[in-house]
Amino acid sequence: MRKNSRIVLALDETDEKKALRVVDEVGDLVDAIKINWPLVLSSGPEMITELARRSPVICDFKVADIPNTVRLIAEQAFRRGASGLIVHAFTGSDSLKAAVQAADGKDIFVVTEMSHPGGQEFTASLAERFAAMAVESGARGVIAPATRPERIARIRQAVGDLLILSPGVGAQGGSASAAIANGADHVIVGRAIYGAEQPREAAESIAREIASLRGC
Ligand code: NUP
Repeated sequence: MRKNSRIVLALDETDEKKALRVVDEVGDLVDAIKINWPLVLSSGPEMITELARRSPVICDFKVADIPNTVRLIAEQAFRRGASGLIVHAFTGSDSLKAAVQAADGKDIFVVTEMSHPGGQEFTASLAERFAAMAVESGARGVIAPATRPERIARIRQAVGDLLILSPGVGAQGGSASAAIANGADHVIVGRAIYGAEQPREAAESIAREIASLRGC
């Protein structure tokens, strides 16, 4: 996955034409595109392959199942062209290891603490354990909340040099520069880009905000 603008576009636009228009507008400004169930269910899994022609694609399927089913889902996502897959850790280390094995060198990202308010009810108290499980299983990185940048800093301590991708910028109230300054490698941004009147301007503005931090 590239590391230029440090933005991952969360493409949750369910109108396929609009989604592809957004990709045309901002594709060169983002390091990867994250696809989640809304667009897969509206456009079909072929969309993973379509997007993969233009950018690295991360499937945000938050897989949470027994090892065999995790393996089957991961194999299908990667067969369609994904270069990364997001999974949950609460299912246990055997399920996590099954994901890493099925990825066969591609990227598994493990959810730690979720970015929405409800993320504090259960995931927050286990986030460091989930982060340690990500390291032990051989995952490529973790997901940590831009809405609570101080938690990114804590999770950074637990994961060493694994990648940290942080959702929650913009629509959920988090700031891109605070997330990066606290240790995120990339921010995940959805509505603040694809829902903007001018998606390219919105992406450029976030990229500038992040670039202004560099060298600090
Ligand atoms: O903790 C998480 N929070 C979160 O928002 C883990 C995620 N994977 N996401 C996803 O990031 C969420 O499902 C959505 O696809 C994206 C954030 O979108 P937005 O709030 O920027 O529109």
